[in-house]
Amino acid sequence: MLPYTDRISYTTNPTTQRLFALMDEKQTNLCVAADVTTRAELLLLADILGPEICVLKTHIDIIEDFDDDLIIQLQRLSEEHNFLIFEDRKFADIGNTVKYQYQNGIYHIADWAHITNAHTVPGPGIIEGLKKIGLPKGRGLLLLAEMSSKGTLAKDSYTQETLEMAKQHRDFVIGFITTKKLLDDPMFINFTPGVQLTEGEDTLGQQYLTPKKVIGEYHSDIIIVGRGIYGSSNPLEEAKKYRERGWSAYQKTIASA
Ligand code: 5BU
Repeated sequence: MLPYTDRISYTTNPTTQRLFALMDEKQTNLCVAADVTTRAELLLLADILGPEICVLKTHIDIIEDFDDDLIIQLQRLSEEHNFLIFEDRKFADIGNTVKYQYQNGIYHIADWAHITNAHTVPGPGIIEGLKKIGLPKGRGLLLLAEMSSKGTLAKDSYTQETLEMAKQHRDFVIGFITTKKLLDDPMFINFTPGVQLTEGEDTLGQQYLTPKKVIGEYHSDIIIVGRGIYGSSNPLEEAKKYRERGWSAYQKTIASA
């Protein structure tokens, strides 16, 4: 496994380049899933946790009091604390429709989300549609190669075909949602959700692995943590723990490579 900064030269995508650089600079491979439902809570988390994270992951459509100013404030915090914004939109329609979903509607996701993601169930047309909008803006797309939930159908040949689709769009597909590194190609970034400090499950099929396992054994790059952080009584203290565990697992892996 190469250090994050050494991987910059393998890609032409400006979002990947910025992400690898800021991860090494800030010494963090932590992405927080800020699954809160008001703008005040989201902005508070982004401000408090901003210095600890490389990426803030949003579900913008769960915000009850969304307005355009929320995006302006999020962008300001992203600049101030140097993190990227990942809207976990999980697009899943034909290319022509996802173009509108990405660019239009209330949220105008392509205007502010450095990263978004897509299912590959429709076939490669979904990547082509999103790319028409996102590539000129320097955005990056993650494909869902696997999911963290129990019984997921994203496995076996579905996962393999997803990797093949990514290879056909190296300018815009920047990596995967996956539990582990699947491709030995340093340009792709692997993001892993379903992370807590102890292994286990929630009551709705979410399955958790530890930062040590995800980074140290499965060689993923970024841990995505939601309730483990925002659900605790002291999110900042908890974020520091995840950051430390994720980063030390990365450092050990680099040292032994
Ligand atoms: P949690 O609270 O750490 O379980 O939240 C996990 C987040 O990651 C949540 O926002 C999910 O929507 C997201 N997620 C996931 O859990 N599993 C997946 O396979 C994908 C996204 Br894709």
